[in-house]
Formats: sequence, C-alpha cells, structure tokens
Amino acid sequence: MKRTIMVTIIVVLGAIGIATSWRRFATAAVPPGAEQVVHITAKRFEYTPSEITLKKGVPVILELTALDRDHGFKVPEFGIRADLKPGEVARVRIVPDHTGRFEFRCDVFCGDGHEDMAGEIVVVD
Ligand SMILES: [Cu+2]
Repeated sequence: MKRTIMVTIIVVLGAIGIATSWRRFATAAVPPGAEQVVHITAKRFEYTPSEITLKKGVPVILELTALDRDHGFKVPEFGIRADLKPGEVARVRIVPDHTGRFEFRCDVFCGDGHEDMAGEIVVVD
C-alpha cells in the first residue's frame, strides 16, 4: 500500500515535470543569437510597438513581455499564440511565408479595453 502511494506520487510529479518542461520548450526553444529578435511589450491595452514590419521568408524571434498583468498574443494567420506573464519573456519564432497585414491580438481577458488590444504584423517582399 505504502509502495503504491509512493509510485503514484512519483508518476504524478514526473507528469508535472514533463508538462512544465514541455511548456518551456514550446515557448522558448529557440537557439539564441541566430536570428533577428523583435521585442514587444504588452500592457493594458496595447502592444509596443503596435506594428512590426517583417520580410517575407526571413525568420525572426519575437520576445514578448507583459508589463502589468497576464496578457496573450495570438496571430491566427501564422498559427502563433503565447501566454505573456509579468517577469517572464515569451519567445516565439515566426517565419513569414506570405506578404500582407496580419493582426495580432490579446486573447487573455485583461480588462475593459481588452477587445481593442491588438496590433499588426506587416510582411513585405
Ligand atoms: Cu487582453
């Protein structure tokens, strides 16, 4: 009985560890120094900069920081989303494969101006 409890605890802790490290991997597994980095900050209810221009086919790393509370960052056209938490840097890699203007927006409810919290990625040739 004691042994079963111990095994259960170990399995649960292991699962938590895997989930935690996978989450870190999903948002930060980018080799540093290789690609251009674009910094974006988020606060109620804006991103700075609110517009970024990227070149088609050139990969960049977006480094996102929340300044005041939890926010989200979602770019549906590129299949990208991240959770932004104060004190943490979320990294996402983007390879813009088509030109145009693509909206990014906050998808974590953050208050009265949440619906308007958005910006644009402009991809040029
Ligand atoms: Cu929001």
